[in-house]
Amino acid sequence: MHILPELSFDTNALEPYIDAKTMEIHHDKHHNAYVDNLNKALEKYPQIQEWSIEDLMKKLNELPEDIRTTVRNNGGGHYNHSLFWELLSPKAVEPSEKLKTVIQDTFGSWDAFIEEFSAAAASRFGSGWVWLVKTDSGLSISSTPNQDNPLMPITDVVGFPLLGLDVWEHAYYLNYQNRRADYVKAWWNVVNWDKVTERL
Ligand code: MN3
Repeated sequence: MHILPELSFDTNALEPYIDAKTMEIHHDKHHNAYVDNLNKALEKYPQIQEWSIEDLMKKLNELPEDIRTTVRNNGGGHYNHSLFWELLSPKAVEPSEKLKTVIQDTFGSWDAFIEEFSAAAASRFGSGWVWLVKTDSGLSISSTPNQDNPLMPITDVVGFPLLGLDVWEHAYYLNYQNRRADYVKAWWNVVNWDKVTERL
């Protein structure tokens, strides 16, 4: 049985960057629905109920065909949002020297990384996510449609997500309406870089 994780901070803790109402609906309604739908899909497969959410993602192609799409969408939604909450911090967190060095080595500079990631967020058509992914060949920025993520073998850039940004309209529409770029710009203020370093 998969369980909706609690937020480690109050829903209004990220204001003014992300508003309380958005956090409340995003976590209590959207994320909760992914968890419910995932558990429902796994009802008739008791042995698969034991799998961790990470295993469900990595072994998507091994799942029974009748639940594969539901697990892709709702298991993906559960994994992605659980990670997303962890990567948010109400208090400003400075990136570690270790992280800065890896980012600079990969993207040329910290600013170039921010720019490239933000551009990927702006150009993701419709709903999806933007990722900083650790792959066998180093770090890479990628984006996925819907609730896909880098753990899934079906994605373009397969690896371990260090950082993920939700660019579904439900993540920002109440406060930012169509201004996704403003939401992305604000989100940089609440990234928990300690968590990113830890995942590295
Ligand atoms: Mn979302």
